[in-house]
Amino acid sequence: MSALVEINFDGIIGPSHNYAGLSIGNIASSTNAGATAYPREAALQGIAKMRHNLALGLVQGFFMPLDRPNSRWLKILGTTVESAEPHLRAVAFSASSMWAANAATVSPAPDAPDGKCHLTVANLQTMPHRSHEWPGTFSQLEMAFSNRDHFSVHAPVPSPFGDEGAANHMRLCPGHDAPGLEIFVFGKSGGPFPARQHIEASKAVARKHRLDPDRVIFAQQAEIAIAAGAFHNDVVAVANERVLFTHEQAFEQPDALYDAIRSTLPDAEIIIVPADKVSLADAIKSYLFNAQLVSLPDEGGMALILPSEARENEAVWRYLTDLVAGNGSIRRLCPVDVRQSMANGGGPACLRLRVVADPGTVDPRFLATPEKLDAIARVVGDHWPKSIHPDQLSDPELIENVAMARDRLLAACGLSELDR
Ligand code: SUG
Repeated sequence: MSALVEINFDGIIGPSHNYAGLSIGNIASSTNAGATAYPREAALQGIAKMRHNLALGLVQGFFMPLDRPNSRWLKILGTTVESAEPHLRAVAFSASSMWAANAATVSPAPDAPDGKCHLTVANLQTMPHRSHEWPGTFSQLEMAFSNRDHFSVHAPVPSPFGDEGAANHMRLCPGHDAPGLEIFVFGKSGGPFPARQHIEASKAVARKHRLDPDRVIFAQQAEIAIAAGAFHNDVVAVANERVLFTHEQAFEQPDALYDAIRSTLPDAEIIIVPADKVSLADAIKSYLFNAQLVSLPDEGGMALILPSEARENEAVWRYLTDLVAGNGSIRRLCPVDVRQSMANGGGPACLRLRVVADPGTVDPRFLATPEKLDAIARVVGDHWPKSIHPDQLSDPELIENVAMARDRLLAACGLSELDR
């Protein structure tokens, strides 16, 4: 008998973390363009979040940062890190694989007819700095989930269909180990901003995972939500087990979505946050929906692992404290400090990929223990750059240090065989 549980795999924040303003439509990324970033502090914040979640009794995994700057990709473009134009160098330097929610879309084994957990690597083709992540991510997922009796890792959906992975996918189910209802959220337009998840990509993923069409919903993201800065649906909605926690303006046709959910899962708990209590602007600034909504193994009920920014917004915090005082499933609020990632538009939920699996079937090198996190934190403390300003990206010493720092981490985790 296998014990299927939710495992959160966090992207370890890489040594090249910087603010180059590469993501149009992501307000934090644009606002902080040109600021000094603190990669060491950023990675330690991410590690502290993993420690926090382990202490709650949750199963925690991690992924290595990708090799940056990506000189192989620059080579395909006929250039090198040294001679690339500054904008292209910044694109090659991005540490964006930290946002593991965009690594892949995951359909757990109970949803698939072959009884395997299916993962499709996201092509992330809309943003140039993210479009070259997938080969590194693919190799890593193939290694972590190499047990072919339990996992099937699929190559990305081809261009031109944009796929941003689990950030636009939600699963509702009576329990993680029971068949679920998978909701694929796509965008059509977003005012001045691109819709990054295309319906053709979502449909292709559902087909490749061989999901039961009666247990799949395709829902359109509200145009106003994308235009307000919700470049991924997980900025305005999050689901866990029977609970959907969503902003009232997240979806283009919310009532049709809620009805479709209730007809498959009559006891779904749909918590709709009204715009007159929390505006879209406040939701996007505070990232309250980019929380990890988790079931607490020890005490029962659910908790929201929120960015500390949510506590600082009066309207948001008032709403949340009222919510947990009620009779619903969400009983606990746990703010965590991931400010360095937040300044590039990535909250607690962006930093993790959820995989429902028996931990015994996952390559143990990717699973966290407090001791392993201590060892990772030591490598980060010793080798991650303290700060990076975008003007420094051409500095040969920085380029070398970033590569060396990652090599040290791979070695510490027994993962040096991961490709460069
Ligand atoms: O793709 N930021 C990421 C943030 C991803 C958040 N993920 C989820 N919502 N799941 C993005 O926009 C900023 C990079 C820069 O500007 O340097 C960036 O890529």
